[in-house]
Amino acid sequence: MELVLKTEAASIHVPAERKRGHEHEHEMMMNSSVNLADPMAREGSGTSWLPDSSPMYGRMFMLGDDTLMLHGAAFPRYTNVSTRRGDDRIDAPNWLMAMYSHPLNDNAQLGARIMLSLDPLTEGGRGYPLLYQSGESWQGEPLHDRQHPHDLFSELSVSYSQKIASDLSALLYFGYPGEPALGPPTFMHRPSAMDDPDAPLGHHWQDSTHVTFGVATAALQWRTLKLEGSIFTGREPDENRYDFDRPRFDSYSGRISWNPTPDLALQFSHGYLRSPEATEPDANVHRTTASVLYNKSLGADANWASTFVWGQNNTTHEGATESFLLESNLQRGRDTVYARVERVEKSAHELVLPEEFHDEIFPLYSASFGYVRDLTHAKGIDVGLGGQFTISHRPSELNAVYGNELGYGFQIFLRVRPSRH
Ligand SMILES: [Cu+2]
Repeated sequence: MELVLKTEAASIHVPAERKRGHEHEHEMMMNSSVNLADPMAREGSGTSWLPDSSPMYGRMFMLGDDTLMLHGAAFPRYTNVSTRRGDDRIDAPNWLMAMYSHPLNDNAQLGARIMLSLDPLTEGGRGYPLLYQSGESWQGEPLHDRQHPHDLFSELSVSYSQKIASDLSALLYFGYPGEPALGPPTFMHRPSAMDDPDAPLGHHWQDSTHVTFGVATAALQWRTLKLEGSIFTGREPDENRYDFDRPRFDSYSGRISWNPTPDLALQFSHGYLRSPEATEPDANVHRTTASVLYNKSLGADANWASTFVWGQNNTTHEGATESFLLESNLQRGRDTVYARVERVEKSAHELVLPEEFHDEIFPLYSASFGYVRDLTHAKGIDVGLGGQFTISHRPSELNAVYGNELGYGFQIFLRVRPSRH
């Protein structure tokens, strides 16, 4: 308690009406590691924003005036995906993140983040089976129907934030690797997606730039409105998941974020990605995304989080393809139910189809439903036992490649993460 009080004394002032009525008053004083003007709960991946009312699953440590927050999740599981292009396996997608902040004075702060993933070990180079998933490569071939592993070093970043006036602040962020100001908070950091072990099928239309080897972002923020610009490396991570790829700073993006109420986080962003795919170096992408994150606290140990994302890729040779995602997560005590529904347009090239499919674009649908029951809950680590069922739909033309079997997937998993702070 002493440590908490000490932080309160050193921290920025919080308007009295914002403090009132909160059970955990000290939480309101804790600020984001990327911008000292933001509450910690707003901190998403990279410099993105979650709703201010979002639950925080993590362990916090106070070291003098410094704050260290640890987040993460692991999903040891059995997963099974249907069709000729499906597979089954035992694996464990996982990530771990440390966020550190050090106040320089009342108006300036340094932040640092490390995000690690042991995916290269648990998922192998080809990643895990996920019907109609695409993006990145393995052994020089583009991946299809697999989710690529994340890099061991998924983020190493530093940031500097400064309060300029009472409602105005600015920040600089540098990551190697890091996340540019493009897209919504990445799926694993969204409360609406935190119990779902799978990546969205629209990952490479929406939030896949979260692991980018070389990012510099500048942001200016007025009240709950933020304007950001990034220059970064367009090329996606290479298939060596343990190394540091060459920084290029050949791509750029801009994003406007707005949290109009404590329960809402909106963003609109556009980026130009130069040569993202090593297997198709002459193709560039213009990516546009918009998202709405809605979070509603339903009491001390209950929460409802939802996200809508639209993402468009406009790719050289291919033109524009669209992706839509809607996901929702309802937690009450030890029980969580969640769902994710997607529609994504993918080209024959993206799905690695044979020549005869030419440049066709295929609309793909997927709906996942899951339930998690916490075996341990609110005691430091939440270990939940979960099950998920996915049903998906493809145009019948694709049966030539996938066979006639219905597209579905199921998995049984443990979800291991720190308890709610
Ligand atoms: Cu990713």
